[in-house]
Amino acid sequence: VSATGRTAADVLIDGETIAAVLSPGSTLLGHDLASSVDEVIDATGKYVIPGGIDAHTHMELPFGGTNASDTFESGTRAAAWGGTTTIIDFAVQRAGERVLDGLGAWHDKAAGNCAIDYGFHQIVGGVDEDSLKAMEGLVAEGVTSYKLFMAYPGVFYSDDAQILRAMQKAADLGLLTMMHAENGPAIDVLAAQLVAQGKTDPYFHGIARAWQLEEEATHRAIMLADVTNAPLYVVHVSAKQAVAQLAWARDNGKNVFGETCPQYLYLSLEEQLGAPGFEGAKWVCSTPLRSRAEGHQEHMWQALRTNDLQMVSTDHCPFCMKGQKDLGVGDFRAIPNGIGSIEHRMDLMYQGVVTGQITLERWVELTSTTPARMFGLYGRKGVIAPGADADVVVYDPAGHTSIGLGKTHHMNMDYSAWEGYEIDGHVDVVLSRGSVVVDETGFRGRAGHGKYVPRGLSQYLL
Ligand code: DUC
Ligand code: ZN
Ligand code: ZN
Repeated sequence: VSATGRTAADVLIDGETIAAVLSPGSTLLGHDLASSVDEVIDATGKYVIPGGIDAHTHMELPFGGTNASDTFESGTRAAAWGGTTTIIDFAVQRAGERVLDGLGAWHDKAAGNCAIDYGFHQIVGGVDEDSLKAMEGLVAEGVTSYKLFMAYPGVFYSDDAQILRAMQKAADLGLLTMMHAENGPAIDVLAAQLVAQGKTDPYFHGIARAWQLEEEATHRAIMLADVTNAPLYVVHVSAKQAVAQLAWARDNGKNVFGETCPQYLYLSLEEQLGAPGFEGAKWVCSTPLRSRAEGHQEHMWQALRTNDLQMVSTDHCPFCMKGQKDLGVGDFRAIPNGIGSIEHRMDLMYQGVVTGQITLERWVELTSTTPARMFGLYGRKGVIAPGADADVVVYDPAGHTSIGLGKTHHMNMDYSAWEGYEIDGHVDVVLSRGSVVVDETGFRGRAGHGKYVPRGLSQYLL
């Protein structure tokens, strides 16, 4: 199955790459295929797809006074279990730090620890002369996209003037601007007022981060990108009104794109409100979960069908309840923001195929092919074709996957945001550059197999 169709075929892998895609019954130098190769993986009745590419992860991210709980080792192992064979993680620079120091630190964390291949985006926090200069060095490092924040004043936040200058620079350099589009200064006032009124429960995180402030910031980002001729990619879109802004922009010829995440397709603010005690903290993430009564989740699925949204990544940013999320008991502002899903993205999105929300081809496109094209990996990743890396997943539509702690959970978290989810499908075999990393015997990969993948420019630049 590819982004453009499906066909019965044999995939011939030689070393780390795909050698050929052959019609059934093909021979190799006169011999039948099975007797001419070292190893045969029988995928009869199953889907063979290019490995998932999760273009938005945060391993070991220092955030909210703690560190995201998956290391590159545990997080990439969990990714492999779930049929993801490449991640793009965010190297961090905060206001006051130097950009290329952050990138070096991320290389140090990842090198030798990953089970699957990895690349980096660069977070640019608080744009200044130094970071604008440093952006000039990113393409040569294989980092062709960077993220700005309209939220988190004092940490990552850039104001409109800073954003404008960064986008001008990005347009010159061919960098893709990724935007956290929420009006942070307004959110921080609302959050402080809620806490002052004694509204401290996790649920109020989502009340403070109102959809109006996502819609507004998304619009502002679109217009700043338009005036600077910079292509724009809005991360973790959750509000249907923000999707409407992207749709409007695209209908008006602007080169903008949007990503959503499984949590915004499945989970809701109402369920968070209904959780007992402090349990709602399990689903504190930013942008927040939205109201099901308002129809955001359904609208996200629709936008994936209509291509108003182009990709699904996880924004994998895991924290444990004990010792991490519980920092925010009594004040939701201190709950570290994030949900871990890296292991379940391919399954959760396949369930959209089962329920008739997206086609099989769109599943592959949203989770592998478009991420590869968007972030300069295509050809090597995101496709099963001669010359591509042999990152291949055998997916069994007749299989079944139960999600939750003690089930298909290999993420370093003491809870699952997806406890009890049942999937009509199963990741059977996963290959990363020709090596089987997961099969019916379990995890067969190793830390250090995964290599850094320098990325080319986005194929979506004009
Ligand atoms: N944005 C992200 O992309 N990840 C974690 C938290 C956030 O605000
Ligand atoms: Zn963000
Ligand atoms: Zn993120």
